[in-house]
Amino acid sequence: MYTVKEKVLKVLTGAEGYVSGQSLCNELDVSRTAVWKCINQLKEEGYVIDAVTNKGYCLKECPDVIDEEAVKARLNTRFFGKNVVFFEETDSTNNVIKKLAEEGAEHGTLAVCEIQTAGRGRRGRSWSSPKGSGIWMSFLLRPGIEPEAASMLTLVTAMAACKAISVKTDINPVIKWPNDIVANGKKICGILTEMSAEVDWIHYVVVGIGINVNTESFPEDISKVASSIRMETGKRINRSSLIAAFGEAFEEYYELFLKTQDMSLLKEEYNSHLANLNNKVKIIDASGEYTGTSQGINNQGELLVTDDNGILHVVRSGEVSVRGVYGYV
Ligand code: BTX
Repeated sequence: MYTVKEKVLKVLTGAEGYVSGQSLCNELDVSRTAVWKCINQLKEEGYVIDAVTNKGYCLKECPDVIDEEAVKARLNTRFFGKNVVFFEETDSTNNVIKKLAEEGAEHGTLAVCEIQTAGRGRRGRSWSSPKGSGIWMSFLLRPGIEPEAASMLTLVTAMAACKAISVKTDINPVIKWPNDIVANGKKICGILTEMSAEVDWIHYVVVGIGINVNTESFPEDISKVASSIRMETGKRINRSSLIAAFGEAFEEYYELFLKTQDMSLLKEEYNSHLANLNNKVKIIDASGEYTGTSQGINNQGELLVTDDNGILHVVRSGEVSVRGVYGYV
């Protein structure tokens, strides 16, 4: 459910120019005084709203906030973010969504925060999530798919993150299989997909995404591999509009994924964004390492690599690391 203030913000955000006070009253079925109060509250929160007699209101500038109201005002989705929970600070948004999932939260529920005190990467690694600079968010899926297909949701998410970043910024990022989004050889976004399941039944999936948006510098231990949209473009961007662009792209790809429960309808586009396609890569797995040529993903989202002896390997995401032969990407 939207409050009147959220509805006012949503109309102003979606409008091309000025919106008259009367049309806001009619559309939202509230009094002029109610609209005026909401406009004043929004101004106090940092929104710059131009008010002109006989023309109405025009949203000129939005503060870079990612609370429930700001995110909902921009979302144009069917299930992603229909419920949004926002925290100034939490340990990990994946933990928040897990808890909500256990309590019966709906498919698409989204948790967003300003700072994570224990942001997690895969396999116990940590994810740096400083205040105010990034998008640290997780959402809940209750997909009617086989548990073996769930790992492909990471690839679907990577495609959506890649698309949202290329739509909202001047960057054309690439995907480092399976789950890193990379710009100029550095990681700007990571994805952590977790699942609660029985052998043949998924209870729920939590998809966590970290995007370095307005970050200006990184701790020394990750500065060689990490970058941000700001550092790559010199521009600050509004985080809630990037969240909305992600949600819209995700729904589009997710629908195609569900049709076949594999990557067959998405493979071509995924491969078109893949780092190192047709180039040399080094595969490091439990039994050692080898080099070969990356052939892109198959319908199951596995990476196909022809080694230097011409033997085709099907690389599953498990305990495998893929590197370009010259470094991290
Ligand atoms: P990953 O295991 O692929 O990457 C973790 C590694 O990436 C770290 O070991 C470090 O080298 C590097 N790293 C740490 N922080 C950053 C950063 N901010 N930018 C770039 N590189 C970094 C990737 O795991 C999965 C990340 C998911 C993060 C989201 S945030 C919302 C949700 N909540 C949560 O706890 N995790 C997810």
